[in-house]
Amino acid sequence: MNLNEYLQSRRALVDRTLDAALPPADTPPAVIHEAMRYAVLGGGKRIRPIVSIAAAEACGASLDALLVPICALELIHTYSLVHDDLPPLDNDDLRRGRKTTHVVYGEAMGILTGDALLTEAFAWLAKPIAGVEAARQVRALREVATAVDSTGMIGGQVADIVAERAQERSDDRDALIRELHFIHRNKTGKLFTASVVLGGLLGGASEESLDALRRYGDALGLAFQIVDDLLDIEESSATLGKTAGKDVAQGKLTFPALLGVESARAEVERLLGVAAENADMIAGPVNYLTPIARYICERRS
Ligand code: GRG
Repeated sequence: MNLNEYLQSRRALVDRTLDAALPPADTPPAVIHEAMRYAVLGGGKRIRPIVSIAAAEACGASLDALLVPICALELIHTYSLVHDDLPPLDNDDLRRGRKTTHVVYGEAMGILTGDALLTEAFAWLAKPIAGVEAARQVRALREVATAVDSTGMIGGQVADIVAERAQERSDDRDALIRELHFIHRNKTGKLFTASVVLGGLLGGASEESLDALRRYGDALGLAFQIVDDLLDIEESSATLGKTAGKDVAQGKLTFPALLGVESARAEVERLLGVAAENADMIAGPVNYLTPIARYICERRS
């Protein structure tokens, strides 16, 4: 199977699982369940569950029992997008090529939809999984929780808000670069790392493989966010399915703004090398981790 076929088939598995496991739209009160389904089922690359699946498969796991907990990652990611688009945060009306959830359902429902998705995610992660020891599952659950708490994704988002227009206030370039690493690692990177480690933990990885997967996830998460920074200046809103050019407009700290476009691209290449080196340490029969990392580094949307 080539990479495109792999991505398409795993994405279809993710979409089917999300559709089947989310509460039906007519579950009372219908409006919140409609909004949850609108937010989650309206497209998106599904890259976090796909990379988690790839990690599990690279460890030799079969997927059936793992799909629901792995798809919890997409619920968490979608919650972050729904909340980030709200007026007090990014105030955006375009996401995944269509109207944002709060524009369609109102701000109150936007807040509650994010809350409901986050809560649902932990219910999915906590359901008993055939063939996975409870202790390993609890470890996996904690891995995901700490990636998105106030020392992870929320902390990164807070630091990002605090750092707005920092470049206009400071000419200490090294301090700004350190701050940017902190923001990217927490806001985006830790959920990537947790996705890869979740796949490894549920897929039965050894401690040595988990270490390699963690290093792969760290490199991939940072590369993903640098590419996202580059796309924000290089691509149109139509191609991205979300508003382009916002980083400059909001005075955000980004790699291209601090290092320049060429150095940012070179850093992505270096991180791809680190990811590939660690992906090669996982010896399972089906290992798409390196091609996925290359796809993430070369994507145009
Ligand atoms: C909880 C409000 C709140 C925020 C947490 C993750 C995050 C911080 C905010 C979301 C907005 C954002 C720009 C995040 C950076 C990570 C990123 C580039 C998300 C977009 O991910 P893709 O490209 O999106 O995987 P799709 O639509 O393909 O799923």
